[in-house]
Amino acid sequence: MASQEQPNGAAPTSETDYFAGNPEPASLDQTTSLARDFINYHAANKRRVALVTSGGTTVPLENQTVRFIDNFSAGTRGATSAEYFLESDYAVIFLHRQFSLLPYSRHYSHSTNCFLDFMTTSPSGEVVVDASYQAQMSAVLQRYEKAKRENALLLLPFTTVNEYLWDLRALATLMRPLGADGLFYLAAAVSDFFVPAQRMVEHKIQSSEDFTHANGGDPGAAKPAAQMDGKSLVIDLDPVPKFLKTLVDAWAPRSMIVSFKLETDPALLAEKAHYALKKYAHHLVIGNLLNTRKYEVLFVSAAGGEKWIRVPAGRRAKSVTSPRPEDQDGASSRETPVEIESLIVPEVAKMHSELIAKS
Ligand code: PAZ
Repeated sequence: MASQEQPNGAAPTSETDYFAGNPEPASLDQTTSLARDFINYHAANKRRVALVTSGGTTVPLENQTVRFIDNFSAGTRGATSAEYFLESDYAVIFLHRQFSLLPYSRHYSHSTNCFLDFMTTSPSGEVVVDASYQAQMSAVLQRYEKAKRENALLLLPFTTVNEYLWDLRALATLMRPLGADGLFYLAAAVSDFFVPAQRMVEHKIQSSEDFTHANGGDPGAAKPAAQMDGKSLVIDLDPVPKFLKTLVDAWAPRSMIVSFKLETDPALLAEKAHYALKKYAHHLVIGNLLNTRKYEVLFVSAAGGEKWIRVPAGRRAKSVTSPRPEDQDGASSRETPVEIESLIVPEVAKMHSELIAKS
């Protein structure tokens, strides 16, 4: 790979150099072992497996991390999509940012109600679900129990961008024997920049000029990526190598790969989605805008060109919990909100079926 100087004097990290220079996370063995059992189990039953990534990655500024940079994502897209993949009979590996939204429990967390508000005390003193939530909770519970009974959902957490990249590589390698039955649905918001291990300071960066010598250490060491310059904190990040290219070409060449593209400028969305599709040559880019992502997305694929998917006006969810039509007790289906993932996932599954048929 051609080398290009960075402002910090370091050459950009190639995909292979990345793993040589940045240590594997302590959790990787456990992640690998859980995923291997899960994939083998579903491969034996010829069930399709979707790897759904969800939530934002962090970029720690210190080894003993007090401060970090974060990427925006509550995990709604990933957690909601995972439920619809399970309903479409996929087994789902849910690689998610720790403490972000999870399939099923998402209906009761991060909402305006505390989970205790869904409960009440019965006349006999037992804690029970409030009558007004019984129907909805029972529907969610049944789907959750089915996923557990079928061993169809594996939850794997990450926090940092480094953990995410190591996990993604390991999972893609394990999924390779699934061939076309494997699906990558990359909804996580992954940092484009990071602090390489050799430029990360050990201790908390001191803001007081009287203590900035604290992380000084070895004068021959690489220039720290984050350090005080007078009263300012100066942060100088390296680009994260473009792992989507490696995923498509080497780690998962036969699987279907769907990436997401988040933008804030409507004028750029379609162009950036086409650019990504051309650059990485995978199957589908789903473009979305920060402010409208809950009710419209743009599909860009080689097979289907450009296609908007929209929740009709009047059916847009107002709250994060966005109860689904079948969970509403006696509510008119004309007014019940539609989750856009209920439109996205069947389209993706259909494209996946076409790909499997072709392969
Ligand atoms: O998790 P969420 O529902 O709050 O947000 C989802 C999203 C916007 C992060 C996702 O749809 C997405 O676009 N992910 C890729 C982000 C990127 O361009 O890296």
